[in-house]
Amino acid sequence: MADDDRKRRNEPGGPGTAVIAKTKPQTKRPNMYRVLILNDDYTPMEFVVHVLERFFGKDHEAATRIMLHVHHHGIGECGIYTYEVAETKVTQVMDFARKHQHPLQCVMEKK
Ligand code: TYC
Repeated sequence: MADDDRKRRNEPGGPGTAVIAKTKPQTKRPNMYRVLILNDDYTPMEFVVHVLERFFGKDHEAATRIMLHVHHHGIGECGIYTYEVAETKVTQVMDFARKHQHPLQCVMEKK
């Protein structure tokens, strides 16, 4: 159909109309992952505190609080990170525990 015809019929797409494309907002929040440590009967408490200070940036007081929470409840949160950062933390902790022959386990879960 010609523009003249559309104008005459007052239909969309004729002169004086505009196309506004819908765009997605360009800010997407990344998926976040919890890094957790698990209790066991053998890893020394001071080793766990050291891990929390070294790999998760906790001060001594916060690290001790988290370690004791894990000791009493079986599992606890070390931090929340994007996928690649969380994966790196888990690998660092598992490698460090293995190097020192402790059975400490560290896992990540999607929030
Ligand atoms: N349960 C351990 C002990 O009594 C201490 C411990 C705490 C181990 C936290 C692991 O993630 C852990 N020595």
